[in-house]
Amino acid sequence: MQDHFSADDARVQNDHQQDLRHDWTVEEILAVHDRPLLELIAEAARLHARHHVNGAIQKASLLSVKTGGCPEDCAYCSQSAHHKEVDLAKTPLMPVADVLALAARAKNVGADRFCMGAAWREARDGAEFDALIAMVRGVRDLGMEACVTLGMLNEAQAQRLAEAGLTAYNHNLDTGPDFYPAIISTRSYDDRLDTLKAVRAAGIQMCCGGIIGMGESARDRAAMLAVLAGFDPHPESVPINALVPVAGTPLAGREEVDPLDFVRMIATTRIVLPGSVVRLSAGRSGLSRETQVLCMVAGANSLFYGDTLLTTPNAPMGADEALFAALAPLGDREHMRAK
Ligand code: SAM
Ligand code: DTB
Ligand code: SF4
Repeated sequence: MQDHFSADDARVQNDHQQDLRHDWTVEEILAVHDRPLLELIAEAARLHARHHVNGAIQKASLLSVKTGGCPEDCAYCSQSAHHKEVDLAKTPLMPVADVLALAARAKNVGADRFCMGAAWREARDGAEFDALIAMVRGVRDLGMEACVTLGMLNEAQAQRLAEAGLTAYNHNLDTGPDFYPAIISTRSYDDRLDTLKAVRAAGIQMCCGGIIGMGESARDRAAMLAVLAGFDPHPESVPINALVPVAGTPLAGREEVDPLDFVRMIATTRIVLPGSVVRLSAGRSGLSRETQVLCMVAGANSLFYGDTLLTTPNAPMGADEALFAALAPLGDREHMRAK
């Protein structure tokens, strides 16, 4: 999606390259974020059209291949062993064949990317990591992009995942560096950055974004985007999640994100990271069809497709079919009506 520029037009390519800045300050990003909403969306849409095929929305399917019992204490997460009140069935690592059967099913219903999550603090060498490698190979053999999120990773593990054909590794910064300790105490921002470095060193694409709605300020949101912009190249994929408040977690009582704040964050992300795929991630089930279309106008060009995210419900597939039908050329629908 990022390399659709005309190969012949070096001047245009150069213009586009100039949109990709690595020196954004938090203040500058905050000023963009706080612009009048319609101006903000118009600028995001302009950059989106310069860097992406308009209307192309990637569908990614998610599967939790090992659920719950994670030793980390991420305040938002249903899978942390620290949040004992959460009602969640823990499950060990799924068999490779079961995962690949679900990947094939996801492909059949239109997903182009298959993302697998394991609730580990870090990947550990051994039979379970070998199984993950087999899952990655299997998903690639189905002709889909493969993404995994396994917690911390060292360079040798990243290299093995790369050799298995892994497309991208998801490892979110979640929020800005100042707010981070209010959300997670069992690992540091620098731990996150070290894993991201290992991912990059192995030549794997970086899928890295965060969550809004955890009590952070607009400045914290801008600070996270400033860190993401500092990566050279920018992360290829940037998931923007709205908190799904899970009963039993410390963030259970938080108010839902205002849908227009979600749009604002998507638009700001598009402007700061014009060439990246911006993924409309958790929190989509609370958005109307119209808000989701607005997010796409503001630069979102990927979403999670399927009835569940990792442990929480996603926008139902039936509703997504209606969304994609509404996005299709009107002629197609007229034709359907005439049948
Ligand atoms: N264990 C992996 C790791 O260390 O990166 C992460 C798996 S986690 C479930 C993937 C991402 O989903 C998190 O980094 C967070 O940004 C997002 N996420 C998790 N729970 C969420 C929730 N309740 N609401 C919104 N986003 C959430
Ligand atoms: C990401 O940023 N969001 C996805 C994916 N990466 C792995 C996960 C969302 C999880 C939402 C909460 C749950 O279902 O447990
Ligand atoms: Fe564990 Fe990842 Fe959940 Fe944090 S977000 S508790 S690391 S599964």
